[in-house]
Amino acid sequence: NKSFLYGICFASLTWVVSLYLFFQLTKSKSTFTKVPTPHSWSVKNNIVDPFLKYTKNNAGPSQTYVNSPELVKKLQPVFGSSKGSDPYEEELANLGLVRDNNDLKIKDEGYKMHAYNVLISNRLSLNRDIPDTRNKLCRKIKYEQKLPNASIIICFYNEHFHTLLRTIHSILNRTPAHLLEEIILVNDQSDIPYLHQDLDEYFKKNSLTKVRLFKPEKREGLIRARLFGARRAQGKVLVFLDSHVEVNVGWIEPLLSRIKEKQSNVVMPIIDIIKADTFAYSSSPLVRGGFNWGLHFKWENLPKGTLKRKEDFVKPIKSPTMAGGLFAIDRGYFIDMGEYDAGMNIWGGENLEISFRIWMCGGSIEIMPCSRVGHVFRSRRPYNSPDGQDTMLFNSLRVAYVWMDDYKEHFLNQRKDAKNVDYGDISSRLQLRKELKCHDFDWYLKNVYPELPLPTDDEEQLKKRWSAIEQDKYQPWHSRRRNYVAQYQIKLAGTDLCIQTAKDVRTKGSGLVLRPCKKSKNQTWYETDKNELVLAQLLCLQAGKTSPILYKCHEMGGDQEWRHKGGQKSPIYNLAAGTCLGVNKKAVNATVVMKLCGDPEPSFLNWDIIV
Ligand code: LR7
Ligand code: MN
Repeated sequence: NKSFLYGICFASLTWVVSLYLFFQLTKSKSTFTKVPTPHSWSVKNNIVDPFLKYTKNNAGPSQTYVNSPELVKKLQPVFGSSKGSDPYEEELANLGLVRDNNDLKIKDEGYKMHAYNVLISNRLSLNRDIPDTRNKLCRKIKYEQKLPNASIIICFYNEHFHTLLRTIHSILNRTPAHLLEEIILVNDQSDIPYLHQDLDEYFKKNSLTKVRLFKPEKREGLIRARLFGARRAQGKVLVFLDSHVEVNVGWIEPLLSRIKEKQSNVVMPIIDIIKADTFAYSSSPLVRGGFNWGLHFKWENLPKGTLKRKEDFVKPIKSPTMAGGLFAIDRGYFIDMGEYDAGMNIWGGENLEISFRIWMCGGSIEIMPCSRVGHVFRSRRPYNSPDGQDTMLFNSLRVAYVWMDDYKEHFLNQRKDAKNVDYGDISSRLQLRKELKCHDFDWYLKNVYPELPLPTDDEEQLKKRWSAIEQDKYQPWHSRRRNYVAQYQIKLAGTDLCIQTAKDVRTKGSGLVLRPCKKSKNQTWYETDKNELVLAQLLCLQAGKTSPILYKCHEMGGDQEWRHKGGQKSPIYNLAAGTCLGVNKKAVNATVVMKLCGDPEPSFLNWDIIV
């Protein structure tokens, strides 16, 4: 009987399918298991963060160490919530601020190698939650189910293991599987021992089959490393990311659907901020990319009238340039447009090159406000080019000579040192420009970036250009107006000695000492809403390795971000340094230094805040 046979076949097929599904499911469950840990940690009761209470002895991870709900709330963005499946997460979050000398060593070495706080990164879940920074309207937008799929390309040179893994996990967690063709990782000849093997092992052990790890034969620099990755990609769309990012919920749909609408749309997420010192994730305002005549990329406010109605906050925003690291482009379009300039070395300039090229040759660059990706912004680049070349200058010269026509003179006038610098062979790029029948640079300036001030502008013209850009409403983070929330003197508990600058209130870099308290400018601290301590509203208190100094406020928190309890006998703790303000003796002219917070006498660590 035929139908009986079919019946049996069907039944066994169902079995096979469900068995297969069961396997897949259990497999995906074990995807995020144990995280290899590069160092061991322990709770040391004698050295603790002054704002956390620890139970006696080594308590297990189930116990609560943090005693103030307010503090828990404050630290949430730093340490993430306790959700997620990293088995170490809770333990790590609870241990969050414990510091001992070994930790400090890890941190210091991490700063040297990576220019961010690896101690904190190590302790954060690879699957941590980050705040959904999108505008509310974004949640209502429905994207088509059928979107082009993406190959994500991440190049890295000496990236920190956990931070790179967090980049990958965030992508796997927040990208619908059917939209993710693959993650192509290009190890640009990192020289950290075992990094490559460790990664390879991790992906194999956890069956992260979508991750493909490559290593070119020599150090290529990020531009050629991206080309290397792009040429191995199979997805319809290429998405380039830096190796220290975390993608946010719903990040990829806005990008893919905009490219689906039109192949020549090159799109970027809003780049949220992951602080280098604390890994706190915070939202970025809506700004766009510009540049100056030194050919440095810069963020700027949106042209007036861009954000008029509610809906404008979720619509694509045109941007004259891109920052470079985070964008999506149709793969075919990328190839047709001449990929990247393979003659560029290591780092810098390629972002302006691709920006000019896209706009001048018929495409467009847009920011999709509903797509958000956090990036670790650091204050210095922790590596050089192997031969010491100033690659930013070299690459910028190539940009200028290929794309900027007579306007390159403005750049050359600014960079007098560039006059006789070699910039290699650009003939193939000039040829490309011809073949693509691109507009000239004058067209770009007039049509895409009319707000850019020219060195030849008179005052009238300058005013006009500046006023075309929204000034006060949506301030970028780097031009914030400082907001003072308190004013006080800082007195060493049990003495009449206050913290005062060792030099003049205006002298950058000067240290701090104890002097008899008196109501004077050089002892008056202004606390900002970002927990900076600004002396006489001029310079910020900044933690150093051994002692604090006064320095220009950089608005980035970290070593200029302080915590104290107010009132009497409070430690003053620095978030980035992980250490506290202290002195070695109760005496006039004693130098204020950075100390482990729990240090026993003869360290003096308690301060009265006198308002
Ligand atoms: O030799 C190298 N090989 C690499 O693979 C040097 C670097 N890299 C990798 C590196 O590991 C990282 O993933 O390239 C990426 C970018 O280097 P970063 O993170 O050290 O520099 P950055 O964040 O300052 O880089 C910005 O400018 C670069 C100019 O060439 C690139 O365009 C980066 O992609 C870009 N990053 C961003 O746009 C993220 C937002 C930052 C801003 C503004
Ligand atoms: Mn980066």
